[in-house]
Amino acid sequence: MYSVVNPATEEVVAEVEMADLAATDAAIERAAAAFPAWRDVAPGEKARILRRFAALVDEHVDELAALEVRNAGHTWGNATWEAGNVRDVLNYYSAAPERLTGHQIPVAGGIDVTFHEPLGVVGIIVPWNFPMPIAGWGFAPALAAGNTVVLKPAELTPLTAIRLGELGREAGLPEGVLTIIPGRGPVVGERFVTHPAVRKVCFTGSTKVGQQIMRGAADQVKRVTLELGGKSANIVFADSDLARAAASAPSAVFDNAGQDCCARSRILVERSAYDEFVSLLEPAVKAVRVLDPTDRSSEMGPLISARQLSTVRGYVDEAEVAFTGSAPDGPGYWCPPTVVLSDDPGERIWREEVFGPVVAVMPFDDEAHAVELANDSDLGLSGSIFTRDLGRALRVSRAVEAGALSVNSHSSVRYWTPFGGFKQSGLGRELGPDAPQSFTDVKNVFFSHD
Ligand code: TXE
Repeated sequence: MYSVVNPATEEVVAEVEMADLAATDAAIERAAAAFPAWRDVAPGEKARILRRFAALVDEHVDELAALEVRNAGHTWGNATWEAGNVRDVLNYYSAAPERLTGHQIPVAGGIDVTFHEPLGVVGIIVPWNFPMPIAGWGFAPALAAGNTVVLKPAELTPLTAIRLGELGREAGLPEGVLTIIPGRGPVVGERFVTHPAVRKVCFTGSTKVGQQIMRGAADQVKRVTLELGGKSANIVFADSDLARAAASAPSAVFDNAGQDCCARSRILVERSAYDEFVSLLEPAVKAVRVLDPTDRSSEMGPLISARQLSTVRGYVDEAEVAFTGSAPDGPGYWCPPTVVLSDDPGERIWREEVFGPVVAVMPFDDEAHAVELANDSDLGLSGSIFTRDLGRALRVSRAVEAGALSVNSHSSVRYWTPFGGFKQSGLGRELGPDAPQSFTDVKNVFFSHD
């Protein structure tokens, strides 16, 4: 049994059984047995089931959000958006079964046709920072493409995934088509990698475990999608609307207490605007309402665990903090929004993903310098560019090595656009129109007419 804790109060909210190897194998084998029948369900019927699933999630948005507020310390606004995102992703991919079309390619002596064949069992390993959306981004397109799914939520945050699995069954997904298996990473997660019936592993989490999974998958040439960390840059040019850039910078990094792979945790500001930007940033940071998220006015909740709090404190203790916002004293794993002014790109706080409400601000001299600093990282997930100069916006957005950029905005994720990282931030893309294809192999068949 695993005690699931509310990170805002440190109270145990549920006890959840962790699957052992035998239970994991049994679930994978049930998913493998369910695959041929699910693959062969008519496209229109698959679509109807996925739409019913979306409708049931919609009916339960408040219940799912309430679970996430208590289990993950998410604010009401975020948790409600997250449940709604699962509904929207299911609706979006419910159209996919009828649209998984191949090509008919001109050849001599017959016809040539391509098919998108589902892979079989897909294993999805979900982290604790966005338990609902990341689950949905995996299972919705995988199921739409005709695969069956085994999904392991993070040990810390299994409650919403378990509920989503129940809603899927209620919607009419046959037994074994979507199985939620709470369990430990090195037990259940690793078994997804080594079990030959699992044909693809989708992993979101730390770079270290992502690397292990990629190595392990090599033995069976197993397909992998990896969505790993980020150290994203928010580049603010002097010609931008500085007030707007400064007002939006806190939420771009402190949302979800900074436990967001897209957090803009490095702010780069053109030197001539640096002092003004910092003076605008300070009141904006101090205004962030850090409260127990059961209070609906809370804008930032706690960190997920005592371990995460101690990791974040380790970074803060070795940096020179310029100013912070506020945070409750405890109980709970609280850390105030924290700003570090830095001029050393070698500092750990500038280079490593902190995954907490900590941001480093650094000046740059010109466009080339901004791009050089932004790209001086092994990671490349997200980022923002603030400027009023269209040419510069185009040049810099093409030059920054990251998978999900936004100009004069901090948005990273829209479910109908592709999402994923450059460099060590990941491999493959989630979401967008092509996600169902990433859960298939292309088969080419030549039919001779002789
Ligand atoms: O991640 P883990 P942790 C980053 C972030 C954070 C750090 C550590 O910087 O501070 O990672 O977090 C499962 N085989 N991100 O330790 O361990 C685990 O059970 C298979 C960024 O919590 O990578 C959980 O379900 N699976 C990130 C999931 O992997 C294994 C989100 C993530 O846990 C496993 C989370 C194994 N050997 C953390 N070991 C993002 N990209 O948003 C663990 N797991």
